[in-house]
Amino acid sequence: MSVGSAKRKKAGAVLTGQVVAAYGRHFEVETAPGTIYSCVVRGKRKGIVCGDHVEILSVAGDQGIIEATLPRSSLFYRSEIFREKLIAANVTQLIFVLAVVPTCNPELLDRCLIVAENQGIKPLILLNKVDLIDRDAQKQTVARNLLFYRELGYPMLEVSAKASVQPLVPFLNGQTSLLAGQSGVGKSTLLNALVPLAQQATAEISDALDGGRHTTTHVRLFHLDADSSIVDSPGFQEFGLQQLDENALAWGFIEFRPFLQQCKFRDCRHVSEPGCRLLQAAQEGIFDSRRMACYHKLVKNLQKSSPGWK
Ligand SMILES: Nc1nc2c(ncn2[C@@H]2O[C@H](COP(=O)(O)OP(=O)(O)OP(=O)(O)O)[C@@H](O)[C@H]2O)c(=O)[nH]1
Ligand SMILES: [Mg+2]
Ligand SMILES: [Zn+2]
Repeated sequence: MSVGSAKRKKAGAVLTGQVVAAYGRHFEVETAPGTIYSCVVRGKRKGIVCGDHVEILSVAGDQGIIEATLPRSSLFYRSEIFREKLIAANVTQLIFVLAVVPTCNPELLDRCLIVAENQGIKPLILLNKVDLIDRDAQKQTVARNLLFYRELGYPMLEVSAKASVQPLVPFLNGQTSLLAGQSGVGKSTLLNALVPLAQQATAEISDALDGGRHTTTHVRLFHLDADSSIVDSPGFQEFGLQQLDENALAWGFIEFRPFLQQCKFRDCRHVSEPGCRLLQAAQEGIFDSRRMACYHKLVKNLQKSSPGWK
């Protein structure tokens, strides 16, 4: 998206708009369809992210200063022990993209689902590059891995961004969708197919990862129509959840929810407490053992990062 040349207010005007691209401390803010202001932030304010609704002060031409951030309906972000990485605000749908190549790390999917569940963001799991599934055995393996999530109730879709993205289109209506997932799964290829003018860079996986870099380096929002937008984001190989406590982590596993209020102790962490209904259900084989192990690993990680941990 280039900086638009549509009608601008004179310098000194206060305008509201949406951040459509975030580059560190520089932002593109859209104040009306096609009118983009190139903005910096007043003072040391931190934490402005693509998708945020903001108030800006126009200074000259297409330049502006972000003065305030308006309340958000959601925030999708990850955080490692020493680093918080905000990804996008006000998204209503997470499209977790995975592919046959590179192979999916299901724990990354679990982690993204936990954040989405805690932020009221609707998840959609999208298997891309189905044109590469040529052998029956391979297809069965991929299908088996994903069937589990379908049975949990998550909507799921298979596409080939190179052939057609039509199956995805009805899911985008009225939503602000975030494309997220590992590097090289085809997020920008999907975006380019949906928004041909976007021309987001894409690259062979080996090219992108050999240099240790992702092809997409910044988060950017594109409009599909007046009510629907889609956000492209850089791929990730890890996804920290240090922002969440035990309750939020457990809430993020939707299959745990019917059991969460039934433990003996109200502050049960579902790790080794007596009378834990979740552990009992796990022993009865009600939960997938990999997901339960994932929850325990995440709780343990929290303990490691908290100051009192020894
Ligand atoms: N065969 C096949 N290749 C695809 C498909 N979609 C994307 N690719 C290829 O996969 C590679 C990676 O695609 P990108 O769109 O750059 O991946 P990305 O998820 O945006 O990667 P990052 O920006 O690094 O996060 C490119 O070589 C694409 O041409 C598909 O449906 N089928
Ligand atoms: Mg990309
Ligand atoms: Zn419990």
